[in-house]
This record gives sequence, structure tokens and C-alpha cells, in this order.
Amino acid sequence: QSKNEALSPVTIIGLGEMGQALANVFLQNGYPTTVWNRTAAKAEALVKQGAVLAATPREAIQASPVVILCVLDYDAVHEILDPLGDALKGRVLFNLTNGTPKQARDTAQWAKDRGYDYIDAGIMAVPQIIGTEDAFILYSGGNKNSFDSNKELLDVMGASTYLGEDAGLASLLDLAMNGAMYGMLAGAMHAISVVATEGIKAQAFSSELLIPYLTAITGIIPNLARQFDTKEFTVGVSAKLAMQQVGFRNIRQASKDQGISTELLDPIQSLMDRRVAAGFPDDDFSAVTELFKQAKH
Ligand code: FVH
Repeated sequence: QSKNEALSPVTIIGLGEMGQALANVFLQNGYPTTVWNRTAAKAEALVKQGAVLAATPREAIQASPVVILCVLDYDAVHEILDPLGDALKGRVLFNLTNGTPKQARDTAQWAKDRGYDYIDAGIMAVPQIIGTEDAFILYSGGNKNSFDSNKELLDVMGASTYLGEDAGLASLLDLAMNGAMYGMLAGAMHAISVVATEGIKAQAFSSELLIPYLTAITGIIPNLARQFDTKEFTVGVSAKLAMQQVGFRNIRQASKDQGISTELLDPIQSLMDRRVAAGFPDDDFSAVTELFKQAKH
């Protein structure tokens, strides 16, 4: 039996930057791969590598027991899937499209109503690292058996983890982690902008100083997380808020003096100031989470 015959066929719907990376890694690993994209031209390079280009989403779905969907958003998901009738019956659909937990849960219900096997997912990777050991993908919803029986195939894209039967969980964790990522990246770009005002080159600054510093600083997250879990914000304090609010003013002032906007920093100052003013000067930075709580809507 050839390698291709031993591996389950897989269908990829959506060939943007991410979909192309996903299809590519299946082809590299010898999986019989069918693809479909609204703009068919994006399949050209993949077809040269051996992918089969389906003429329609229905044809693509019929080609494989496992269907991976990765398009821009859930509007596109439903634009593609809603007209398909029962085409997805007997297939497992893994939806790797980015969306909110509510969109994931609603789509899981939509799939359940039609008897489809549906699992939602959050990709914790950029296209360039798909298929490497740095990529991981979170899955939730449907039933665990459908995940387990396809885990080997899913691991080709990135290490796969099943979080449970609530379809919204993968999305919740994905969005929370990407919120943290954007906070970090925005902070990094702010720092780069500040030092650039003195002619310091971004690449040298980031590789020699900023990245090592940020990497070391992630070491205090476990302590902050423990304080968050126990709600003991004054235990094992890395730095008191009363001190941090004063130091943070200097960060903002220096930024202003260099002609760089503080719009990114101002809300952080406000959180520290409010927590100290509320009578908690000895709390650690983790205590600002007390100010994040809002009614759900
Ligand atoms: N790229 C990344 O770094 C991130 C990493 C984490 C996960 N995201 C999410 O992955 C989804 C796809 O992202 P992408 O990078 O592939 O996005 P694009 O390159 O912009 O491609 C978009 C694809 O969606 C198709 N599409 C859009 N609207 C429709 C529609 N109404 N009907 C059918 N297909 C549609 C688009 O088709 P076309 O424009 O080529 O015809 C592309 O295939 C996304 O959820 C990220 O948040 C990526």
C-alpha cells in the first residue's frame, strides 16, 4: 500500500494565507488533499503539488471524510455551508475560522440541528509556522471520539488539544490569548517608537534588549496568576502598585517628551491609579483585574 492510500483524504475549504498553509502541510505529509476556494486562482500552487481542486464546496466536501474550513469569518462560513443541504452528513467538519464563543456555539447548534459532526477550533499559530512544533490548535465541541479518531491528521497542522464539548471554549481561549498577544505587540511597537526618536534601530533594539527583557518578564506571570486565583493580591508581591503608579508616570512622561503618543499607556495608568485610590496601594499588578469585571452583555 502506498503512503497516500494509507492516509485519510482531507478537504480544505478556504485558501487564504492560512488555508494555503494548512493544505500545503497536508500535501507535504502525503495526505490526499482536495481544496476549494471562492477565488479558484489561489489553488494553483497547491494543484501543482498534487491537490485536487473541487469545482464547488459540495464537491470538495464529498471528496473526504474530514473537512477543514478556514475562511475569513462566520458570515463566510454560513455563506458557504448554508446552501449545502445535507452534504456534510457523515463527514466531520473542523471549523478553524476565527470567531467569538457565541458564534461557535450558535454554529455548533446549527450543525447539531442538521445532524452534522462539528468541532470548532482556534489556531494558535501564524501561517509560517503551521506544521512546525511551535504551532498548536485548540478544539472544542462535538464529541471527543470525533476528535480522537482524527487526532493524528489534526496534529499534522499543529499539536492539537481537545478542551471539551462546549464549542465556545476553543474560541474563548484563542481570543483571550490573542488579546494578550496584541497587548504585548502594541507595547513592543510603542517601545520601539520611543527609542527610535533617538536614532536607535528597531531591529537591534528588539533582538538585543527588548525580546530578552520581555522573555524574562513572562517569568512573573505564574506569580500574578496565583494571586489572581487566590485573590491574595498582597501575598508574594513582585512590585507594589503604589510604587508602580509613580514609575509608570515616568514611562508616560518620557514618551510625551519624545513626541510619542501615550494613548496606549494611559488606560494602564488609570487602572493603577484607581486601584491605589480605592485603598489598595500594597497590591501587586494582578489586582487591576478587579477593575476589569463588568456585567455580561
Ligand atoms: N493568518 C493569520 O496569521 C491568522 C492566524 C490565526 C488564525 N487566523 C484566522 O484564520 C482564518 C483565515 O485567515 P487567513 O489568514 O487565511 O485570511 P485571508 O488570507 O484574508 O483569507 C480569507 C479567506 O476567506 C475567504 N472568504 C472570505 N469571505 C468569503 C465569502 N463570503 N465566501 C467564501 N470565501 C470567503 C477568502 O476567499 P477569497 O477572497 O480568496 O475568494 C479566503 O480564502 C481567519 O478567520 C483568521 O482570523 C489567521
